[in-house]
Amino acid sequence: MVKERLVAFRMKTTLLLLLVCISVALVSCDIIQEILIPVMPSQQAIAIIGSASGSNLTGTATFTQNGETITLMVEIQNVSPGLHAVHIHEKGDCSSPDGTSAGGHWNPTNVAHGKWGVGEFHLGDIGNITVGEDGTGTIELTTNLWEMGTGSDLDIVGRGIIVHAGADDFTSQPSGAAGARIGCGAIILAN
Ligand SMILES: [Cu+2]
Ligand SMILES: [Zn+2]
Repeated sequence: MVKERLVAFRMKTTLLLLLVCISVALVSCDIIQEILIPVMPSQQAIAIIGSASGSNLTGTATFTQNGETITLMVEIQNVSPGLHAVHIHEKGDCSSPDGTSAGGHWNPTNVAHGKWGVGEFHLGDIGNITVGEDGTGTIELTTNLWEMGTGSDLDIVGRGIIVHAGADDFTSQPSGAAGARIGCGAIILAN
């Protein structure tokens, strides 16, 4: 009797150890994979935002890729206090004084204009920058919906950043009734 119980106990212990070993192996496998998978080289794209429609606006947009995600940071200066819409437009062409050469909102998924992250929205619908009394404002956005330097429809390189005189109401079609284009910059790869 005692021997049988001992054998049963040994079997249970062995089984338990085996399970622990398998778990450890699986976890280590994950860790090893994370280490071995080559880290995507960190890429950057930038846009120098110049004035349009007779404004004094200056600014920069910086896109930084980190693995699957891209973080955008937009900084603008010399703008009237309040809300100013900022979008990615189709073309990195700021040749016309009113910025219309940049085309309409960048919309590769062919959906309605809207608010970022809520229902339907263009991939260029970044949102509104809040500009303070000092005439400066920033907005940041991190997403895995964009690509950088891939040449695909989702590539932000070659598009244009447009800053508007007014706020985006997130509902008016096709572009949020944000008013004149007071800033324009072409998005190019930084390196
Ligand atoms: Cu716009
Ligand atoms: Zn839009």
